[in-house]
Amino acid sequence: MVICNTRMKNVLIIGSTGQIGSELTMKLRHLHPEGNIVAGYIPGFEPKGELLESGPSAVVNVVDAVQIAEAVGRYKIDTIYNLAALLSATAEKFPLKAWDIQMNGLINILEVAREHGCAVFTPSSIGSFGPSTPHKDTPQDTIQRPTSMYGVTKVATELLSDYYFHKYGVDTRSVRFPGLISYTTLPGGGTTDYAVEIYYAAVKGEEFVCPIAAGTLMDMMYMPDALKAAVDIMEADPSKLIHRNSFNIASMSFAPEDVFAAIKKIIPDAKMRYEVDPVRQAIADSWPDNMDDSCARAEWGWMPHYDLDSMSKDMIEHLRIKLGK
Ligand code: AKB
Repeated sequence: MVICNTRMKNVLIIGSTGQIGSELTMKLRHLHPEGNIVAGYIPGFEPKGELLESGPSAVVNVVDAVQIAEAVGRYKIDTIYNLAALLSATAEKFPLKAWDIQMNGLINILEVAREHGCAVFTPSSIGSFGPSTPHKDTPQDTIQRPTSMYGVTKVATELLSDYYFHKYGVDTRSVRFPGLISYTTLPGGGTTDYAVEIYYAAVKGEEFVCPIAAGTLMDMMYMPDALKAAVDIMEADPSKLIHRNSFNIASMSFAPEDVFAAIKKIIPDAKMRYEVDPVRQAIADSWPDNMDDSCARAEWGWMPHYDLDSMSKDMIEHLRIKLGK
């Protein structure tokens, strides 16, 4: 079995203009100025500004295996970040499309990776857990019986990625992302999106209408920590990895009233009311309150930097600049 070199140099980011991709592409370009860090996108979601100008880009639709293979061959890609996905709430509206992107897309990537010797990162999520999972300190290895289409595809992603590692030696690795909070690119169609939108509303001076009920705990993470995880897992010493697909990673767990209270420390007249969305609430109720990430800490040194207060301070500072407030 050949395990390819995990030192990244030439990287293809599929979904480079999305919430994670737009920042991860720039981070990798700063870390590897000598390499080809290729921003893969689909028509309608073209890279713009610095993302377009700072490196190569290519049309790569995850459901088109030929496009993936062409970009991998042309840029001598050694690592693929597969960030194309429909998030949880959107996947409930379009389950077949979610299956197509998440599963047919993944197998296209894994086949190209097998032929070209690439390492592959495909994120999993807190969405890979379900109602029968222990919700407190959710262990690394536990029951995964999700009830959303998003969750079904995330569990299948973990299994298929491990299968390609064990059967073909494809160097697949991944983390289970919590809800991600960032000020650069908005998420879309996720259950945890409220935790980004609440900051935008507070900085704009608007009342926030929260779609998630008070008391609903979910794991969340600030984007700089998430990007660090995505890079560090791919650069980790493979001999230390007992797990691969996929590692629990955690930094903070909060309910809507907790993030609102953290924002109010900085913007005292911030306003919020609840108008619960039953689809998002059912998904949120099925997810962990908080994950145990001790395996990630032990196997590759995972260590988050931000907590709720330090994230809130940084988010609000950056959003004030971005929104001119
Ligand atoms: C979602 O809410 O769907 C995502 C996730 C937690 O995977 N942000």
